[in-house]
Amino acid sequence: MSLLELRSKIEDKTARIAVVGLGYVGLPVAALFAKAGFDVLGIEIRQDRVDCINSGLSPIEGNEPGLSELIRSVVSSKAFRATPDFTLTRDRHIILINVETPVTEEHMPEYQALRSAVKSIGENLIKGALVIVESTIMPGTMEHIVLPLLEETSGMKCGQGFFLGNCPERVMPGKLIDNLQNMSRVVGGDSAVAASVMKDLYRHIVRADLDATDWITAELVKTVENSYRDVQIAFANEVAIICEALGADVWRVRDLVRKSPGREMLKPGAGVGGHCIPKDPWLLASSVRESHVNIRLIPAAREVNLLMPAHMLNLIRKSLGNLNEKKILLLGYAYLENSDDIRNSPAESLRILLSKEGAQVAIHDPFVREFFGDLYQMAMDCYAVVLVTAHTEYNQIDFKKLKGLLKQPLLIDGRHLWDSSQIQETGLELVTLGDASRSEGL
Ligand code: SAJ
Repeated sequence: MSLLELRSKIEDKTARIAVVGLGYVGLPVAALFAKAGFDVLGIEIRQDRVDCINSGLSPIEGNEPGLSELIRSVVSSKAFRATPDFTLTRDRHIILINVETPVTEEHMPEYQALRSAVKSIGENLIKGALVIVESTIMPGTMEHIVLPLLEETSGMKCGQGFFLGNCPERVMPGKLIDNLQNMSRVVGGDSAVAASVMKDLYRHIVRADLDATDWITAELVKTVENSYRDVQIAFANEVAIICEALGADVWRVRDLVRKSPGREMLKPGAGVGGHCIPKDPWLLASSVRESHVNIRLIPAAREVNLLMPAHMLNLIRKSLGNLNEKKILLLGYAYLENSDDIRNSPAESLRILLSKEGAQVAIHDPFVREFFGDLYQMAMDCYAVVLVTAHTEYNQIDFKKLKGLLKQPLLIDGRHLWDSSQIQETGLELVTLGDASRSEGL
């Protein structure tokens, strides 16, 4: 089948689609293409997830508006089903790859899942099929890893026997369906025609811009946009540390800096968690490791952000001295406010550091089941309450009541959530990351 024949199958929705990897990206993508009228087969190695999906339920944790209803409807209409059996992809015209692409301790990409998926796809690939990698990958992966492996296992040549593209996802936990439909996407094809056919495909689920380009540009856009954010956050964190050393308030400095055009300074904080930002800079950095290009800023920004939980420990130690046997309450375990996503949680890093100092650590989080509980009970006999994640609920704390429960009236604010004037009235001592000023809002 030629690309033009594939284009017409996309147009009349007779193209049969497979989505490999039904995680927080693959599952909504599969469901949206099924809702758009395509026959979609989900390939998932975890049988428990397959069974959950085929019963019309979503295995994705957390609040994902619209996802559960969407899965129920496309499964009941038989437009979408899941299976662990790769041989069932032998009648698929389009195959999307959404498997995990973590990095190792040495900050190199760990491609076991990607290689296994590409190999299984190659072994069952039909002539004229279009394979699209949606996972975030190190720039150069399409050319040097995916292409040769797919040609070897399929016995066909790219651009003749099959077509190959890269279309990175841009989704945030908690807004999966909305992001997939309303955020622009970069569409990298093995040829301009392939990129154009990919645009025709994604037009069925994406309302925003679809920007056609080549593989390396698509790989770079995704890793660069997240590295950009990591560097921006690291800059804010480093300015916070400077302000503390100079007795200034970084939040006042930031407000005034942002008045200068084009200075959208981000927020300092207790750490940088999540699935994307801590990982993607390493995927970008590792892309030039072999070419002896000496990059310094992107790894340095990662180091700055990784050290923020240790900086929080210093703030606690500065106020309490020896932490041995002292009970400390951490507020917020999720990596992001009003989310239950705990991946790369800064609070976990801080918990480990506090435990090494002999402190007894209690954790409260209204979104993470393991840390549900009565905040005031948890605060009993604590020497400090440390805000790590700015859940909105922490703005409703009864500070007078809290003060009466603490062994030491100390609050450490790692996200500039709390209003110092409101706190001071209660007689509690408030230490805010980045604010060492004593001037009352001059
Ligand atoms: N953080 C700061 N200071 C900031 C912003 C974030 O310390 O000014 C911390 C957060 O507390 C969190 C971590 O960084 O621990 C990541 O926060 P995030 O707002 O970047 O949220 P993510 O991880 O969900 O990032 C996603 C990314 N989206 C995709 O990968 C598709 C990122 O590209 C987006 O820029 C980001 O959402 C967004 O804009 O919200």
